[in-house]
Amino acid sequence: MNGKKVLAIQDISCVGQCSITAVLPVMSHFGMETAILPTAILSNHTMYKKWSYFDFAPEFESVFDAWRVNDIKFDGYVLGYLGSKKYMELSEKIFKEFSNDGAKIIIDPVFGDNGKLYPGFDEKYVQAVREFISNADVIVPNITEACYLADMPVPDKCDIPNVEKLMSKLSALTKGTIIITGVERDGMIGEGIYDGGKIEYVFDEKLPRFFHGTGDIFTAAYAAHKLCGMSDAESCKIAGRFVADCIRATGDNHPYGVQFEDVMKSSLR
Ligand code: PXL
Repeated sequence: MNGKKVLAIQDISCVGQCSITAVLPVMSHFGMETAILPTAILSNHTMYKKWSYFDFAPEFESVFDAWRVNDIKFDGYVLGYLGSKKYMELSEKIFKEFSNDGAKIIIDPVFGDNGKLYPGFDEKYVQAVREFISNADVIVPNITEACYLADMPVPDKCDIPNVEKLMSKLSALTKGTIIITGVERDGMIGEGIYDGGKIEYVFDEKLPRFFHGTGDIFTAAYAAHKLCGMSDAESCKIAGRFVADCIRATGDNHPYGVQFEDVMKSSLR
């Protein structure tokens, strides 16, 4: 064990492999002790026709009281779907009070994909995220999220000059590393990594299928490796390959998320 404890702050979507129900098993699989703080509990993710929603924020102060008494501290954070500005403010409180020295904050600013915002999100939310990512050591937006944050139209095809324009605009919002996912080049897909002016790309085979939750799985796998000291490029390479394996393992009758369990299950059966 690497001895590091990471806190995932995201929703619990009871059904649909995304946010905590994906991040927790994937980070555990890659050897990271993972604590969770659910922001809200939904019946299922919001790509289904209907969902229920239970806000867990009113319980947060009691959670903090217990963590204070028990002297609980974290070495890193992985944030994804938050859904309202109040969870950003509560997360900032957590970063200040419950961090071990050098704790790293990884923020996946989940609010849209394929050129559109997810249901319930608007420009006011995007503006709150623009301010919130100033806390981050790493941000992991997809192209749609990067464009909204940078206040640029989402292009049909995001070529490399556009990706680098996005990096430059986002670097005014955060001093953290910027990892833009879903970058395409020569029929491959991967990530553009901007770190203090240095730019790198990591590409892998593009599979012709789309699933919700793959961004959450990518960020979890990336974070588990990055927080153990691997480089951004190595961590992205492993995470990208893991997501591709999960997509390959997913049946055509399973449209709401990838079957990552098939990739992680033990061969000792
Ligand atoms: O995978 C991102 C995600 C997380 N949580 C909820 C979602 C989504 C994407 O739609 O609806 C509730």
